[in-house]
Amino acid sequence: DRDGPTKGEVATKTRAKTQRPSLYKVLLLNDDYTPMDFVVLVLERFFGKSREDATQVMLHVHQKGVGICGVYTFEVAETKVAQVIEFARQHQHPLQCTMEKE
Ligand code: TYC
Repeated sequence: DRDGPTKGEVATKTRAKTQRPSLYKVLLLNDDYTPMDFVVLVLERFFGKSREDATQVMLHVHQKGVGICGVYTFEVAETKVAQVIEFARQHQHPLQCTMEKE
């Protein structure tokens, strides 16, 4: 509470609302060329997933065209997208990754 009662005032309570940051989904996009094993490795390495979870997400993306790797604040999401794209580029795979406000 910031505001205490002063002379001649009635007590008013003001409470600063805690500001929560916007969250962003990091999305992986399917393509015809990136090996399945490479996508699983990306999900393990950059998104902290177990082999089992990574395989599930990879298969979802393979079948549906797009899938969620994780949900993060803006700067973390931006960094993950850049890391995935750079890692794929280094290995000459066309894997694409993007982000979207939740
Ligand atoms: N479709 C790819 C294949 O058949 C596998 C793949 C899955 C690629 C997910 C990208 O985000 C992706 N080798």
